Amino acid sequence: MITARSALITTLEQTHPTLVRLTAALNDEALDYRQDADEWTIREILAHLVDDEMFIMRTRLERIIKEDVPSLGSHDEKYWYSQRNKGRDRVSELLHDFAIQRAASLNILTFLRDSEWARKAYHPEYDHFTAEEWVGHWVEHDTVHIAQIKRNIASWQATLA
Ligand code: NI
Repeated sequence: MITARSALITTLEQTHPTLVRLTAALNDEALDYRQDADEWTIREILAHLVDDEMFIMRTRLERIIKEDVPSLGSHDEKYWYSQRNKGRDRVSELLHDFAIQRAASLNILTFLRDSEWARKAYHPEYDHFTAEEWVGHWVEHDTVHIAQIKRNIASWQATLA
């Protein structure tokens, strides 16, 4: 496996431990703190990461690997969020679920062959892209949401000062 690909996988491996570390000292008030009306709370971000891993990130990867240039559909993230099952929203459950889902994704990623990394898909918003580009997007998505959690924590802490 070339270095860039292993670096992508390594980054995806680090997300769960990072989420555990960032949320370890947070109480429910911090987890449900909302900076602005249109911003997500940390609990909502964790739930979004679980949902995305199950229904978007890995699902699309699986289609890219097994179908010939699949045409991937758009999804309305906010609508999905409003419809989701909130029955497993304790932070321990969200982190546990994320760990399982991410492990399943990594399991697939670690045995992809070169020809599979180069497979393509089509999406109306992104046009054509390869499995490798999709994993790049996946890493970027993790990075964006980890930064968002850090901003939430800083903002929450500022309210206590
Ligand atoms: Ni997102």
